[in-house]
Amino acid sequence: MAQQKAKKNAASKIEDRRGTGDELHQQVPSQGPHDAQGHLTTNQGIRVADNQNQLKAGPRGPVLLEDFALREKIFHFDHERIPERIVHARGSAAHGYFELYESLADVSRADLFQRAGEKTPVFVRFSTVAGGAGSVDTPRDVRGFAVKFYTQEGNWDLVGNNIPVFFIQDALKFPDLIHAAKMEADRGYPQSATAHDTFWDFIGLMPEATHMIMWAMSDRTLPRSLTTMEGFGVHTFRLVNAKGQSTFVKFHWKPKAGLASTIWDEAVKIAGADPDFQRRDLFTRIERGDFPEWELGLQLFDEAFASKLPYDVLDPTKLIPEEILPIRKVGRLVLDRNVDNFFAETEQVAFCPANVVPGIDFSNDPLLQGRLFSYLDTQKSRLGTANFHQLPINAPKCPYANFQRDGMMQTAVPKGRANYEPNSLGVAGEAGGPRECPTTGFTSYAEPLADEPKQRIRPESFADHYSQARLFYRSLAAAEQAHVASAVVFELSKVTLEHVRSRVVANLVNVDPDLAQRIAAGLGMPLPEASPAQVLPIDLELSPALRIIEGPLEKDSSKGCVIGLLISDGTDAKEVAALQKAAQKACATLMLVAPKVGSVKLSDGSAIQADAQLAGAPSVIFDAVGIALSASGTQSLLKEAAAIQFAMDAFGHCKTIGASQAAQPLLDKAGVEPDDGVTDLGAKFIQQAGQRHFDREPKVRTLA
Ligand code: HDE
Repeated sequence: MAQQKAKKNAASKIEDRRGTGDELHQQVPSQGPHDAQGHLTTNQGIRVADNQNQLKAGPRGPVLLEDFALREKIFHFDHERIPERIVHARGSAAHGYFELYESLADVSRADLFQRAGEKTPVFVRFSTVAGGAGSVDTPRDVRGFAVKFYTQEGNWDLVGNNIPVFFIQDALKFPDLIHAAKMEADRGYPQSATAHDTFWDFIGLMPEATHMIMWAMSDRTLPRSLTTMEGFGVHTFRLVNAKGQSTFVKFHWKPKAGLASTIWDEAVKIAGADPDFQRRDLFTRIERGDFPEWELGLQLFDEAFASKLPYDVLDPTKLIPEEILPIRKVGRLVLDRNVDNFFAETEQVAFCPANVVPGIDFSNDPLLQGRLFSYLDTQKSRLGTANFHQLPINAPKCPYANFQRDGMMQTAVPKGRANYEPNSLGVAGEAGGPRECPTTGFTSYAEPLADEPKQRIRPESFADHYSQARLFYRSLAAAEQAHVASAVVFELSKVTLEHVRSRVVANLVNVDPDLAQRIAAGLGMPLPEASPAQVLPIDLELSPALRIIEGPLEKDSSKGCVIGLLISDGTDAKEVAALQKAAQKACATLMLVAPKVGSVKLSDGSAIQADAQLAGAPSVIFDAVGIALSASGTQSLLKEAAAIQFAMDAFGHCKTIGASQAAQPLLDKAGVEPDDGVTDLGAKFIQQAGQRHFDREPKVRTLA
C-alpha cells in the first residue's frame, strides 16, 4: 500500500514538472544492467535466466531463431557505434562549475553574470582536431576547449580552442582546410598528423593561415596536460547589458596550474607509452581531488577602440595582445566530477556556438557566422535525430517548453491538444502552452547595418597575413623560437613535393627572414624569395604574454606534478619516506617505479609495493624523475635498457632529475651531465619538479 502510494506520488511529480529539463532527466530509463531487485533483464524487462548459453536444439544442435534474448543482445551490440565527429573526434570531458567573482551587470544581462559568488554547472570537453575517436592524445594538434554552461536562462556553449586565432577567415574554406589536414583521400594516412603533402599544399596556398601556423608549430600544440593549457573563444563576441548597450568581448581561459608543454620527442614517445595519456591524466586528477581550474578572462572593448587597431577585430586570424588590452578576470572554472559514462556524456554531448543566452551575442566574424550553421547540422547526422537536445548531457537544467513535437527518438510526452502558437485552448488557470517573453527572451543586438551591395568579397582590413605571425614568433622565448623552426623543418621534411616546401618557406620569409633561413637550412634548400604579400607586414609591439617559456603563466611550481621515483631492492627506506612526505606537502604525486611491482625490499627490510613497472612507466609520463637506487640496485639496472632510457629521456626532455649518490653510474651511462636541473634527492628536487631546464637543450639535440 505504502509502496503504491510512493509510486503514485512519483508519477504525479513527473506530471507536475512536465516540460522541464529535470523531468527529461527523469524520463530517461535507468540503463543499469539489472532491474530494481538486481536481476538482469532484456530491454523489455523480462528477467534473463541464463546469460551464458544460447537456446539450442540439444546440447550440440543448431541455435533456435526464437532465442529473443540472444537476438536482442546481438542486435543492440551491432548498433552501438555512432558516427564520430568529423573534427574533434577524440575528446575527454568532465563536469564542474563556473563561479563568478564579481557582477558583470554593467556589461551583460546574462543571468550567470549577475551575482558574485554564484555557481553555474558546466560540462567541458577537450579534444584534438584531426585524429579519429581512437587516436592518440599527444599528436601535434590544436586542442578543442568546449564549455557548456547550464545557466538558469538556458545553455550557453563557449566552443573554443587552446589557440586564440584560426587558420582561415571565412567558413567557406573550412571543409577544404579539414580535408587537407586529415588523412589523405586516396591512401588513408597519416592519421592525426599535419606532417604531410596535402596539409602543407593547402597552407602554402592560403597565406591567411600563416599566423595560426606559427602557433600550430609552437609548443602550444604539445600541451603536457589538458590542465596546463589556455582556452580561447577565438572570435570577437558581444556582451549586451539590460539597457541594450553592446560591448565587444574576447574570452580567455587561464589555467591555474600554469602553462606547460612537452618536447616533440617526448610527445611522440608518450603516444607509444600511453595513447590515453591526457585522458587518464584528467580522470585521475579529478579522482584524487586535484581539481583542474581556470580563470575566465575578458577583453572588453568598444567600436572606437576596435577602429584604432591596425587589424580587424572581426578577423579570426588576429588577436589583441594582453599588453594592449588587459584581461579582466571575472570568475573561475573548476572541474570536480568525472563522467559516469563516456558514451552517454563525452560522446553524446553536442556543443554549438549558436547556443547563447540573453546578454551574449555574436559579432559579424565570417568564420563565426558559418559555425552558427554547422554544429546543429552535423549533430543531427552524428546523433541521428533532431531530438538530441533531450539527451541528459545536452538538456538545459532550467525549464524549457515549446511546440516542437515528435521526430525520431522523441522521449518527451507532451500533453494537451494545442501544439501550435498562438492558440486559444487554454482553460482557466492553464495557459494553453508556453508563450513568448518579449522582456526576458533573447533579443539580438540591434546593430545598424551598412547599406551595401550583396557580394562575395574579403574586406581589405583582413589582408595583412604576416604582421601578427611575426608578432607571435618574435615574442617567443629563444627556446620556443627554436622549437617552431624545428617543428616546421620536421613537418616539411615529411612533405615529398619540393614546390610545396618551397612555397611555404617563401611565405615565411615575410614573417621573419631569419626564421625562414633557419628552416631552409634545416631542409637543406636555398632560401626562396619572399612570396608576394597582399599587404607588407609591419612590426607590431611584441607581446611577451604570448610566451610559455619565461612567460607570465609558465609553470614553475610542483603543485599537481606527477613525479616518477625509480626504486629497487635495497633503496633507502628513509629517503623514500622523506620524498613521499615532501611530495605530499607540495601537492605533487609521487609514483614508485620498480622492475617488479609486487614487492620491493627497502634498506630497512620493509617491503613496499610499486605503483608501476619500469617497462610500462618510462620517464616521459612523469613531470620529473627521481632515481633512488642503492649501489647494488644500480649495478643490476645498468644492464637494463629501460632504466638507462628512464634517465636519458628525462635529461633529454629537460626535466628535473634527482638521484642518489649510488645511482651515479646509471646517470653516467645515460649521458646525464651535471646542471641546475640535476640534483640529489633533497628538498630542491621536489621544489623544482614542475620546471624544465631549456638551457640544457642545445646539449641534447640540434635545433633548427
Ligand atoms: Fe568547430 N566544429 N568548426 N571550431 N569545433 C565542430 O561540431 C566548424 C572552429 C570546435 O567537444 C563540429 O559537433 C566550422 C573554430 C570545438 O564536441 C563541426 C568551422 C573553433 C569542437 C564544426 C569551425 C572550433 C568543434 C564537429 C569554421 C574554435 C568540438 C563535431 C567555420 C573557436 C566540440 C561537432 C566538442 C566541433 C564546425 C571552426 C572549435 C563540424 C564549420 C574557429 C572545440 O560542426
